[in-house]
Amino acid sequence: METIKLTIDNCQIEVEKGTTIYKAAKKIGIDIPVLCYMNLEHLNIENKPAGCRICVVEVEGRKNLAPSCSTECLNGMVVKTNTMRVLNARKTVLELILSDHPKDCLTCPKSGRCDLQDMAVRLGVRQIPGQEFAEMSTYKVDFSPSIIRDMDKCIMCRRCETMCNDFQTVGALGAINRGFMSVVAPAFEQDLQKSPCTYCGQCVAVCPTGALTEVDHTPKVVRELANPKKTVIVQTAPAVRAALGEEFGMEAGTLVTGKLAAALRRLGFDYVFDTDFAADLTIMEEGTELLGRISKFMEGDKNVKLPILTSCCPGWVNFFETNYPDMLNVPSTARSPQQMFGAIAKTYFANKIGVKREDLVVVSIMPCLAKKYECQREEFSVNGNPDVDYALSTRELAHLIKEANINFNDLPDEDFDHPLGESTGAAVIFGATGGVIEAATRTAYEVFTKKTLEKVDFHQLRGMDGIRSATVDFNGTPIRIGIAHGLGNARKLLDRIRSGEEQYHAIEVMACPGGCIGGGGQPLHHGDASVLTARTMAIYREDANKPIRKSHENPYITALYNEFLGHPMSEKAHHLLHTHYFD
Ligand code: HC0
Ligand code: SF4
Repeated sequence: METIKLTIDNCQIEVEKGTTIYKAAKKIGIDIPVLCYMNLEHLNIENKPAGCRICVVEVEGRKNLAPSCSTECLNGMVVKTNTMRVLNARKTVLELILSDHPKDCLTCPKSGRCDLQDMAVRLGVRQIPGQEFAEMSTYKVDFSPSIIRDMDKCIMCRRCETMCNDFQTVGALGAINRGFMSVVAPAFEQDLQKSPCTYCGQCVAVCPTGALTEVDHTPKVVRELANPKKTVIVQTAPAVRAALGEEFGMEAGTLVTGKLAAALRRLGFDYVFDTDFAADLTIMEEGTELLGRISKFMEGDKNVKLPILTSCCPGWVNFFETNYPDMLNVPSTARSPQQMFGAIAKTYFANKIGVKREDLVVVSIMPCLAKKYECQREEFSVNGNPDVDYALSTRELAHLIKEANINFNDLPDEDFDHPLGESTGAAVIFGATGGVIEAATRTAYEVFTKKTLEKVDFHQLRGMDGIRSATVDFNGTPIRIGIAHGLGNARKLLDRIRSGEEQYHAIEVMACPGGCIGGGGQPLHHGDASVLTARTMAIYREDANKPIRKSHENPYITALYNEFLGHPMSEKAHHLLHTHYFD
């Protein structure tokens, strides 16, 4: 390894050749401010357009200041990161950025969590000269079902573009126009809804300002809760319990399942349920579909579509509908747990409590922004009444709890209500990459082999590698399983299958890094991979502590089939719990 010796702020340091000044400084504890720069090491993603110039430093012997994020260290270099010239340059750059930025900080949805605001505080900006010369952009706000684009607030950091193009390979966003009017937008300045956007929300998760934010459904939910004519029920996704605590100052990986149920009850929901119940139901349907396809395949049926692809992640569903229209009959037809929950709530449960469909409101708490879009898909409604009325993100729920003066940290642990709140350990692991297929394996193994699975932990299916493969022995029959998280990884895996290079029986895909625990609606983690790991471990902890860990052993699921659905893949189950895809 070739190394370089240099001096930064009078400290001598030796680094590997190719290291940037920014990274070298970080090694010795010098935190040079950055705005457009973003390094997501765990995803192998680095955004360094060197566009904002906030990270400039002085290099002895050079006339111009150098952007530290993209300037490589050289032997003998002498770098100063905090001279008067550097401090003034940073401040001037920030003042210029602010000169054509809207001044509605108080009401901006990103207020309090905005990197631009934080930088103004850090650099001590107290006035914004040059506003009279700056041309304010006048882009209309673009509302999609999940994401709002307010391009007047775009500072051209290009982080969203990097996530969408390099990591997700969706390519919905690119830089357009010049000067004051330059922003990142879909091709031809189309609305997001007309672009190939999947609503995965990864662009929102990295946007440093209020340019990209989620559609806020909290006011609508508050109105429903205040309406005495409505019965309002709530379901909460597996990944929410492993991250919500972060919004209340708790360490990453703190499980808040009990406090979450208590908070939802105090917010006024009439029944507090769990999406995990529907995740168990998904396993019954998807697992049966998988085994059906495998049996036909083994009988020599050439028309059977394998591998089966999981279909519970709406960002992924949007992605394959747009990018793989020739493979629309390959994914499982099972609806996502969010949608299965809604369909069961507005039929089986509504009947049980004697409430009309129109008077029952189903709210879901999701780590995901694509879930907002999913619940608005036309096929998931009956005569215009959606199965799930509103999907709030984990961040929106945190706001709602704070707004309602609920002291979350001091809440007691409470249980979910019955019957749609009871779930198994298999359901909660849906929240982490590999979890859906592990849950399906636990059930499919027992049904296929007619043997009891003694060890339910399939460690070979876990981990953080973007693409993983494993073969699980179904009592002599090898079942090959593939897993991808992140749509770029899904594309690689799917292309291998399409070309015949790889063969699998089943594939799980989740659009977000780490699965739902890294969803676009989760508390912002600023690319800290240890946060994702801690959330994942929390999910597996909850699974390990559950008395029942296989979906088919959930007694409330058995009751649902006995009382209402008949059996998995029955006509009624097909009607309520399955779907079809559109190109
Ligand atoms: Fe997920 Fe789900 S696991 S997509 O990541 O399958 O959002 O947490 O709720 O629906 O259960 C998200 C998380 C869910 C669904 C479940 C699935
Ligand atoms: Fe791209 Fe996902 Fe953002 Fe859509 S939501 S623009 S797919 S990163």
